[in-house]
Amino acid sequence: MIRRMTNRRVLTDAPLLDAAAGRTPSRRPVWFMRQAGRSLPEYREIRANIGMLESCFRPDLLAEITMQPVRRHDVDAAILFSDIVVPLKAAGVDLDIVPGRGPVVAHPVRTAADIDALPGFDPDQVAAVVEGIGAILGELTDRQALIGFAGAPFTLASYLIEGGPSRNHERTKALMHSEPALWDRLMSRIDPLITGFLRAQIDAGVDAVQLFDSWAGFLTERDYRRHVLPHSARILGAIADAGVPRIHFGVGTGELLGAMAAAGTEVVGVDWRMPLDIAARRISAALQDDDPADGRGDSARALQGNLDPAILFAGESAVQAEVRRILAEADRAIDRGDARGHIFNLGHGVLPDTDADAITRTVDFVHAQPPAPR
Ligand code: 1CP
Repeated sequence: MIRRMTNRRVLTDAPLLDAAAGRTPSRRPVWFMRQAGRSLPEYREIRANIGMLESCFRPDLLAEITMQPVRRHDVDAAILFSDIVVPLKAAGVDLDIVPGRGPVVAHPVRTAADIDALPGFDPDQVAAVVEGIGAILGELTDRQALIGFAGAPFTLASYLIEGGPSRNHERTKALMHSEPALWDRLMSRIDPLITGFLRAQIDAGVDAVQLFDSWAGFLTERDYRRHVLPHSARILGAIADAGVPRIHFGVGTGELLGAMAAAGTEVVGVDWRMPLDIAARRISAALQDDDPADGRGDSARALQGNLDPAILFAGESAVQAEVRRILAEADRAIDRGDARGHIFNLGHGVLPDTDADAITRTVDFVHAQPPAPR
């Protein structure tokens, strides 16, 4: 067995890790996707004169921005301040993150020659991220987990093929359907970049990882299973031996939750459109269909989610009513044996104009509720 150098902390009382593993946490873990970012005045200040991507390669800055929401909101996890396009940029793909728009790729990838010209991954290219992770780990308490992440191959492929954010992902789907062999070749070229980036973060000591397949919800389940799942499964399988919980998340993925769980994950992220008890039922049913020998307990996964980010604009009593509903749905799923635990989160990222105090109050309210039963 190859033993890797690891800086991972041994955390025996971190609520997020307990919930992910099906143990009873000391309190209901909560963190928010995009918790670092424009909702925080301290983030706007630090980013005033520095580009998004530049800040992702400055260890001091990425560590400071990662810690800002942890200090302010007392969330149970930090998520590395980075972006899904960072490994592409690090490897030498000509791209930028354009304010108000998102990642823009200078030369979209559409032909066999474009695909073959994509660079490989060398861990030295993300040395700054590794250094930043070391600084973050030095600041977190042993109850706070650090989540590393990467974009999943479908979502990354969409940015590469479309050349930027896309409303319909039409060129991506066109390649998938008209030239499936070329599609597989592209996915296989992206795979080492994603796996390498995740491995670098894991070796640097992150406590959990999230694979963001943000745009997978644009696919039918059939296309997802045929053209995407094998590639995401290969990536998740490649890090299975690391022993860190794997979280798999996408938006609008109600129809894909079973398939996304089957890709190999301890925690399934659910967007706000589907109640968590229904999501859990779909996940456990799909996993049993895939592997009927599975006992019921083995087909349950932990859930993450799923407050609609827009509700944070609706005032405290509306937020509390929705939080209560979501906790009750999660607890029902756990009671029924369809889920193993619950990590509270939004159903997608914090919207930029969200009032930071509304986030803090929501975290406090979740923490004041009992942790999920077992
Ligand atoms: O200047 C800025 O502040 C730009 C806004 C911004 C930020 C704060 C971008 C551009 N990326 C980020 C950081 C980021 N990106 C994080 C930070 C950690 C945290 O959550 O606090 C994470 C996890 C991401 C991951 C990411 N980037 C995803 C997956 C998550 C999701 O939101 O679905 C995606 C799809 C991206 C692409 C991206 N980067 C930035 C934007 C505006 C976008 C989306 C563009 C689009 O709609 O296609």
